[in-house]
Amino acid sequence: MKPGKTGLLACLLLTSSLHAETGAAAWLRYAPLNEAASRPYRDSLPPVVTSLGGSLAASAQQELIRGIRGMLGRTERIGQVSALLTERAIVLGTLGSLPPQLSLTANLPPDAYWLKTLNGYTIVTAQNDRGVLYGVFALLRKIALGEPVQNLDDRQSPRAPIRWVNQWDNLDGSIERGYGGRSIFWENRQARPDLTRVGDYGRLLASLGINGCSITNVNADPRVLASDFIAQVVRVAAAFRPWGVRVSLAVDFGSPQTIGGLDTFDPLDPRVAAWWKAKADELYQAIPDFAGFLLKADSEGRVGPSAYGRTHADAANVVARALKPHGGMLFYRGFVYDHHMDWQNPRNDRARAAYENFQPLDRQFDDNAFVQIKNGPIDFQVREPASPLFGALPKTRQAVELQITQEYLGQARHQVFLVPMWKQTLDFEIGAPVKTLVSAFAGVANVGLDDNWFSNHLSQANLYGFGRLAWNPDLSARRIAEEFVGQAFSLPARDSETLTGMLLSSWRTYENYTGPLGLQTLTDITGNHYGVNVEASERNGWGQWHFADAHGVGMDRTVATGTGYIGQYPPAVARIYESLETCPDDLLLFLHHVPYTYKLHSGKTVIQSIYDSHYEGAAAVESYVREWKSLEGHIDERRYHDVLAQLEYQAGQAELWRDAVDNWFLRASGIADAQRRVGHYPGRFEAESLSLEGYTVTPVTPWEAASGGQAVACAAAQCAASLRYQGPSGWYTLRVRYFDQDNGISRFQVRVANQLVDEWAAADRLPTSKIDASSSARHIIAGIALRPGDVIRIEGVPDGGEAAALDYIEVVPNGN
Ligand code: GCW
Repeated sequence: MKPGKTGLLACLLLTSSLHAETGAAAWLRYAPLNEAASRPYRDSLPPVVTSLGGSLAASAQQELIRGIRGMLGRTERIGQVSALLTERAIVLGTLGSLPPQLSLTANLPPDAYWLKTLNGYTIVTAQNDRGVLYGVFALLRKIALGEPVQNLDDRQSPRAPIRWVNQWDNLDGSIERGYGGRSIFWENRQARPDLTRVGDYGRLLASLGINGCSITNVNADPRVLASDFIAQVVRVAAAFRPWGVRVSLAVDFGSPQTIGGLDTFDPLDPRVAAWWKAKADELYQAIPDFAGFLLKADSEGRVGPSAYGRTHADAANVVARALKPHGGMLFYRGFVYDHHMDWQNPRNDRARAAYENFQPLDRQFDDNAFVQIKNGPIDFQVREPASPLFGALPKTRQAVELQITQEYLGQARHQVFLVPMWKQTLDFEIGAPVKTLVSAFAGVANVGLDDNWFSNHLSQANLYGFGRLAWNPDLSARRIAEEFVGQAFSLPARDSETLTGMLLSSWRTYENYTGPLGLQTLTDITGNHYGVNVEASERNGWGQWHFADAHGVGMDRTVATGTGYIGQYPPAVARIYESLETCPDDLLLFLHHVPYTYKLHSGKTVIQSIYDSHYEGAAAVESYVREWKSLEGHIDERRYHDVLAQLEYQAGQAELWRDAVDNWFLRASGIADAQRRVGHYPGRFEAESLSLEGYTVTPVTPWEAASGGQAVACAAAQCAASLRYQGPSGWYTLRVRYFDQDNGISRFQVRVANQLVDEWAAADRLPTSKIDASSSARHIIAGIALRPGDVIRIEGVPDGGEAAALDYIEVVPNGN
């Protein structure tokens, strides 16, 4: 190619990247710095990069060149070690490989790095190759964030030696609780032919210091250990290896029987031990840097040691001992509970299960067996206290399990930044802060093939935040949010602050419009875990009860009168939780049952606080939409519009949650909202009260998922619902609430006085085929002039199983 052409191409690439970013680069965009910002780096960074070798040297060197090229617009020359004496350089290498004139000594743990300026050289060094790679990413991060690099002397060590992500990927390519598309690893029960995205993922992980990934679902397919499957794992491991990410497999405890052909999987049977050992040997033969196994046993229908009356320690150790000679680790999930619990027995409590199952086994686990504990005692709810198990295993190695994928937190359709929530657990004092008690961090990430990994650009902040906390749990949520925003977007300072603020308040916001005061998420517990369904958690064996009735709400977990759960905490914590005087409002209903009229520390009654927080939460999401709009022009168009659409949708869902939960509690308690909002919706016209052509009224389950408990659905080829407007003339906004099921693409048209004013298709990918809260959606038509007597007519054309169903239309004056 002629030089002229190359220049043109580069120029085109640059302009087009301003207009459309897919989000694939996440926080590794290396966006160009402006002239003033880049000058200090140009002056201080040597023009040459010299690598002293090592297994990850190619990745480290290429990344450095790529990052500097992107941000500073210049290409570092690759230098020779022999020229080091005469040329200033950025030197990449382990402490042991540094030449005498640049020799540095330090006692660094594995994976730590040291960035050091010495005699005009910029040295990126570490104890091991991974540390050098992490040092390169750290150096680039400093540049991206505008931090000085001229007189470097920065040593950073990871708090925990094991920092890994778990993927719940099935071999058929689906991902359990994954919202970002299909598996980057598997399709048709094989590794995908093209594993490019695995390498890209490895790079993202390495940039955060994440050094391992479990690549199969914990609801494990026995096939992952079949001998003729190992070649598939080998390929994935190879794709990750250049980034220092080791793979592990989530395995089925019944494997010695199901694929080993034994007549038992009893952990104390020597044949079973021999089988695990042979299997580990076979895997390590093929993958010498294999990380180990993850095991979910005796939980949610998985087989486990209970089949033979053995303990979790017996189960963990038989597998751990097979891995031990190879340096492998076993992660045994503490998520063990009975999901057929009798809800009528007030002493039963799922929250107690992890502690009861594992606390008595402290000391019995081998040193390469970790108990992997979810942050809270239930299951990744919007707010839970820290699991008491963290304080109860002083002689056992512990991993904390955090959920990056937003299973109960809006499933990547809601913007919820989870770092503030995680920090509550990590900082929680349970004898000592939880973050000091764990030696491994596991994050359930579940990225998929979608361009931006999660299908929501802002959800990337959670993977970023997990990685940063796993490295340094002392970082503040604000610092992490600022780092993410600073790298993933290139915004003027004021706009960065706007976006940072949105992230930081989003967990509280989500909690406010879903389940505040420790109610938990109030979602469809037995179904998709997405839309609102207040009673789904009650009266079944899953044990996520909140016991709301006509008189009060909350689960009594006290020692005095309740399930005794609070007694699992050390006395200093238990005292605070046990007493209503000291129990924090945020956890009140998780720990106590109180009447609706009970006064919180905030001074409000429980019921009024439920009402108010839902209005606050919904209003906050509306403000996110406005705030995001204020960033227009500073964000590439694609990501700008993607996030705007996501936030507008979220605002509609938040409003639905607000009305559903508030109405449910109004009906249950019989206590009116002091502000008269709940149950009063000026300008709202229920679809079932409109004049209907073809549409038939249908009850909605649960009733709170639709305004008035009913919707209208169309079983004909086309239906219509009309309203004769009787209010004053003026400008209005119409808000149509309809149902977007996943089994068809209905079309809607809205006519005002016979004039078509808008049309749309119900084509979103929402997780339900039913007319319920998960499919409820909102379409807004602003700027409509209405005169008294105008007919507003909504026409729906159903498609497939989708019924073009409508809930209501709101006529809101002045475009409010
Ligand atoms: O929260 C539940 C999820 C299951 C998951 C389980 C677990 C992989 O709903 O989908 O199974 O937790 O963590 O094992």
